[in-house]
Amino acid sequence: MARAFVGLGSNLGDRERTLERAVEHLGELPETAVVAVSSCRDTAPVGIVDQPRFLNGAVELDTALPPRQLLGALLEIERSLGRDRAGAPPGGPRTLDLDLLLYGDAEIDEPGLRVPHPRLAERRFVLEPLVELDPALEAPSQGPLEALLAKLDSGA
Ligand code: PH2
Ligand code: MG
Ligand code: MG
Repeated sequence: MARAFVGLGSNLGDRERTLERAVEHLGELPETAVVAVSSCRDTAPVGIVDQPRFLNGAVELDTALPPRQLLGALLEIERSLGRDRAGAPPGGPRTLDLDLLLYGDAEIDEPGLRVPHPRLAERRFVLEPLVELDPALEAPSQGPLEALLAKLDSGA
């Protein structure tokens, strides 16, 4: 079993309900248990700033699904909850975004699958819920997430 962390994001439709349903779907995946769910926070859009505010959180999973299979399952849950990838620009509005943030201490750099998530260290809306779930959590090759968060706070 691996300990994996998935980022939750939504900025279209009933954001709260969509994230709740996403967590339900995660708990129904084969060989996978939801260990903990962070609180959700209302955040200003990063990147494309001219879009609705996001609701963001994170989920801790215990899973025997290999990373590629877990990623496929996340994309399928996104689709089932109304994500339309063809109809919106990358980084644009979405009913649901499920990002594989961490998968144990795995470091993966393959087409379509990069773990840890490549923008983890620069995104407060990702780091805060992860630190909430586990203040001692570390990203392989990047160290404690709490330190990455402190670095953002200091503006360094
Ligand atoms: N996701 C993005 C781009 N910008 N901004 C916030 N606040 N939250 C997100 O989840 C988010 C974003 C692309 O995945
Ligand atoms: Mg994302
Ligand atoms: Mg995504």
